[in-house]
Amino acid sequence: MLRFCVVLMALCCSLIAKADTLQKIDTIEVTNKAYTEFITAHPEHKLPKYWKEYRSAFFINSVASKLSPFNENTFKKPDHPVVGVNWYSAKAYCKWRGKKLPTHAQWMKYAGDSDGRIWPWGNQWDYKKANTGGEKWAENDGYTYSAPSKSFEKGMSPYNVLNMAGNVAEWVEEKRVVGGSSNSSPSGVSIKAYIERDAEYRSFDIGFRCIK
Ligand SMILES: [Ca+2]
Repeated sequence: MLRFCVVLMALCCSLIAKADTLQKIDTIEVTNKAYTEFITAHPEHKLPKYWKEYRSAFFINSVASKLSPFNENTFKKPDHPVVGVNWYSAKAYCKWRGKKLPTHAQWMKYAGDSDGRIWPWGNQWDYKKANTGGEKWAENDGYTYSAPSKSFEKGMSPYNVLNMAGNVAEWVEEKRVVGGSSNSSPSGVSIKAYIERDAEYRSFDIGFRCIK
């Protein structure tokens, strides 16, 4: 009987370990280059908003547009995260890749929430570890809007996942965005920070990543 239990426990442990290794979130936010492949295969999904429709009155009159170029090319760089996509397109993209949008809980796990830390790298704030702050802090992190998806490696999470604090906020399954963006304050890019959004909402600072 004892031997049976030991074998059963070993089997359970191996199954749990296997499930954990199978489930893996993308290391980087989905790039424009990757998203272009999806749009080519599925043109029924709209182009990301800021590839064309970037001249909203709100931004033309904003301090940001006066201080820094806010134009199509700002958001179309192949290695930068795709922005201006709604929840439906983000979800469809992940499905097309054989993946899913992460749940909020999954996203927080990979950001390093299990030990209660504030940011993916720990509890000490550092402008060099995340793309945050919009105009106000561009002088500190080097970017006014998005940075390449593969950047800020000093700020990676315990699971070696990049830009879970800032750069672009990310859609999760629950129709909210997490992690804050280049436009957020340090508290706005903490692991626990999130904003509820309508599924149709699109913004220059919202992107996503998938989980397999
Ligand atoms: Ca992010």
